Amino acid sequence: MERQYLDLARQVLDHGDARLDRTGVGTTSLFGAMLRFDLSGGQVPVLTTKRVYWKLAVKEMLWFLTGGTNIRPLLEQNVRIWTDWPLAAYRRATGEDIDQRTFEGRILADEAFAAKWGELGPVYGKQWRRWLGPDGQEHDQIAALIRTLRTDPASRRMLFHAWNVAEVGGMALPPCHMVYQYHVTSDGRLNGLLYQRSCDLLLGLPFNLTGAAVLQRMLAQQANLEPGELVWMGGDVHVYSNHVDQVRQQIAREPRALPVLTLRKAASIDDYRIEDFTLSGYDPHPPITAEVAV
Ligand code: DHF
Ligand code: TMP
Repeated sequence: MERQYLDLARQVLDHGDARLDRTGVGTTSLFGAMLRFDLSGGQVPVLTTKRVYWKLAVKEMLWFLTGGTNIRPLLEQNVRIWTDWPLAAYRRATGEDIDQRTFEGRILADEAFAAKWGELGPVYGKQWRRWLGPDGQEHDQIAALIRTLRTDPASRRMLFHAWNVAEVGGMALPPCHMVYQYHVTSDGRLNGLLYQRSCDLLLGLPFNLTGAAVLQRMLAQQANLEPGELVWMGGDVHVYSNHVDQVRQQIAREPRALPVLTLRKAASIDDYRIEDFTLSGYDPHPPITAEVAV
């Protein structure tokens, strides 16, 4: 199954359109792609052709589910993947030449500083759990989804969305993995589909696949369903110009068997903790490091 990812990477490198992007780094990009992963045997698409720090991706997903939009709880769990964006905003606003560690230390030590400078705006967590309606009422899309999975599994309306048009302007980064839709088969399997409008193939996608898969497993467990298929759809799928060597290195590697996730059942979708997730048989190739375009 991992070969699909490697094939897509090869397609982007060989046939992508080279263009400048928002970050100024430059990418080669293809538009429109699909990947399918069978989760029914317990396997999850945690790639083996480089080491993926899957616990970071799980912690990020659990943070989305709390409805949080501030990086402080992430830092408290040693998850540093979101620091660059508030850090860039802080540097722009203050002109202070502060390094990442110092900035993170201040977020951790000073609650008022964290509230002001650690905030990403109304990103994923806010929209998933507290989408604000015009009447002032908040909508918990995740709770509603689980209710429908339990009571009306034939529904074709089981989805949640993060692209809140009225609030996109206030976000540090508009949502990339923006729509998740679900489907229950007649024999009780939960299929999931993620639409990602913009995809950093080397750094973003391995995390997004891991996150989507663990979310699907939690939802299936909460709705007493078996895991089915995970379908991923990408809009602008790109490789940054400073990632090309790393991607070439990765696609030259031989994929190994995908690992199997064991998930301890929590009382509700809000009660999962990182300790509930165990990965077995994960035997990846060595890590590949790369710089993220901010
Ligand atoms: N911007 C860009 N340009 N690409 C992204 O993938 C991206 N992802 C965001 C926010 N903005 C983004 C949120 N998710 C990493 C992974 C996911 C992620 C942000 C960053 C990352 O740097 N991963 C590295 C190091 C992980 C670590 O040890 O901290 C990796 O090798 O996986
Ligand atoms: P954009 O908003 O200009 O599309 O830039 C966002 C970049 O971040 C783009 O390279 C895609 C990448 N990204 C992912 O691939 N996955 C993610 O989960 C996030 C948050 C970003």
